[in-house]
Amino acid sequence: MDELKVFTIQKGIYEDNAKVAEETRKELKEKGVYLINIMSSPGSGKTTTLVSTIKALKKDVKIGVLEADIDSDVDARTVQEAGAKAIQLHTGGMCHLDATMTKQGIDELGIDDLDLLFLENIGNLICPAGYDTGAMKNVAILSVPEGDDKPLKYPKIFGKVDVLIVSKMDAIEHFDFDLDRLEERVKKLNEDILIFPISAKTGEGMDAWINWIRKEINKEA
Ligand SMILES: Nc1nc2c(ncn2[C@@H]2O[C@H](COP(=O)(O)OP(=O)(O)O)[C@@H](O)[C@H]2O)c(=O)[nH]1
Ligand SMILES: [Mg+2]
Repeated sequence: MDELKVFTIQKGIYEDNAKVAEETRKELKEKGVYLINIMSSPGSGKTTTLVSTIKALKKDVKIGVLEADIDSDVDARTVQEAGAKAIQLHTGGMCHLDATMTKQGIDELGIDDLDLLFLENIGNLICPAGYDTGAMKNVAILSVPEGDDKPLKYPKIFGKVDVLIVSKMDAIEHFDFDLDRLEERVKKLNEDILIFPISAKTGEGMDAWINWIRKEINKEA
């Protein structure tokens, strides 16, 4: 297996996050790389969804992943084995990535050969919601076992993202989770949001998510 790169990022000393984020988006556009920032609680299925996504797209899309974690390199190894160019970013305890930290990851990974880049942000629904990373699109994942009341408790993230993936749909019969009630709560915060109910386990709903990514990449190309 290829060697895995692990990089400890530094806290941004540059204060103007919005400016760095815009510069990053410009650089990515010039290089033809589409960056998607994925945010969720720990264990909701970010890495598993990425693995299914990489497998579905890797034949004709060159994919990179910035894996952000407080410690360990397990997720970066997993997505690398699935076929992505990956780097593990350690944040030294910080619970989100801002634009400067994301830029460090981009520079360390090297993106000239990529079409699509994912950032798996640190697992929580609070800190990542406050920072523009330079991504073209922001995606949140909510898994069925977490409950359909999460938009009520964490309105900032559900109000901000472009896409909501509802993961672990294969488990819905075991939980008191109402997809219509969830959609109603989310749309009250964010009427333009796209919602993709999926199961990375059974493949249910994956086509709609994959087609959305393809359309987004083609728009930029
Ligand atoms: N049943 C089921 N389990 C899933 C699904 N997606 C992820 N999981 C499981 O949920 C756990 C956490 O997933 P992971 O991708 O590591 O979550 P992350 O912490 O958000 O990256 C793992 O045991 C996965 O196998 C799914 O669609 N259905
Ligand atoms: Mg993960």
